[in-house]
Amino acid sequence: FEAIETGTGNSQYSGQVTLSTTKGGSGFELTDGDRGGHKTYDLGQGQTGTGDLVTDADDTWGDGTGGDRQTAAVDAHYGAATTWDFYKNELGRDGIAGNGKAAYSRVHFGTGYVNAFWDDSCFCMTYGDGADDKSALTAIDVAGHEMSHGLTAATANLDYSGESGGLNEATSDIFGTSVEFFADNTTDPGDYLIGEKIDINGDGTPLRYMDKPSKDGGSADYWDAGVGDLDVHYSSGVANHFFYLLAEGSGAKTIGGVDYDSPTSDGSTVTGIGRQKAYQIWYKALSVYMTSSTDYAGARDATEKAATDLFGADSAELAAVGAAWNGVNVK
Ligand code: ASN
Ligand code: ZN
Ligand code: CA
Repeated sequence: FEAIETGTGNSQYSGQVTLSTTKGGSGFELTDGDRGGHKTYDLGQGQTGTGDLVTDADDTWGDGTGGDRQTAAVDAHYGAATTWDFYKNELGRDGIAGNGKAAYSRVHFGTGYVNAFWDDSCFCMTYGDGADDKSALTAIDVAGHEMSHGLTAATANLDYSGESGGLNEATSDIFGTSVEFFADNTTDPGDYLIGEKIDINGDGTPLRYMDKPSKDGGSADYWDAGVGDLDVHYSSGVANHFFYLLAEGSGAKTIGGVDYDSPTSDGSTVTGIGRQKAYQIWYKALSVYMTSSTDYAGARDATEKAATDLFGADSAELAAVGAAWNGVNVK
């Protein structure tokens, strides 16, 4: 006998959260029966296989600290569930591959491992514990980012190099951020910063900034002919900046207590259309019009087609897409 249960998780980055769990013969396990049966495993610092399915006697999980083994699993399980719900409710998509199939998550990968990654061959998500083994890479924007590499693989399948690689990375930042806003969590409210919770730089600064990507010291704010030569985590800046401009507009703005100031390449003013329309345009472009070799010019074309489909050829939304690409020098 197995039943879907509602557990309580004390996460490291998102406060107390509700978890969908399963009751088996001898207790509870992190199997999400509401979302295809997504399971969360503890690799026990190993790097292969699945390790052990995370289980608990009383369905209350973690203590909210990085020193506790269950806590990373709480954040991972919550991140997977929230990403699933974002895809379903906001994109009309049934799971990462669109077919209802669950992925699975693995936490406690290796020792001092400062990364997280999606692997399409296992259709699974993996998280390291961070430099001190206490700052797991399990914050919700990171979880949404990594799982969205699976979404990209199942749709446009953008090549992970050159300009298409930047678009691949940006797609993960766009949806990772969108998942964070969708979660509407008071402990980790939505923002246009990537990785602000995991202290990956050791000084409290985020990994990336969408309003002005060059604030990270390496990302491109605007397209130029050399942008495809950058690492994909830097060439992504152009599309992250496009998305910010499309959603929020240019100039200075405070959102959820965070100050942003987004410039355009030519001093033009962009008026935002809101996040929801922006990610719906990006998703339609990704899933219908982009291909593995789409470059920045092709992304402009794909998003303009998507905006035309969704909002019409005379729409303010289509005009805003053009204005936002102009603002990042994709003309
Ligand atoms: N966290 C990295 C990323 O999503 C992992 C990698 O380099 N593939 O891009
Ligand atoms: Zn990535
Ligand atoms: Ca964030």
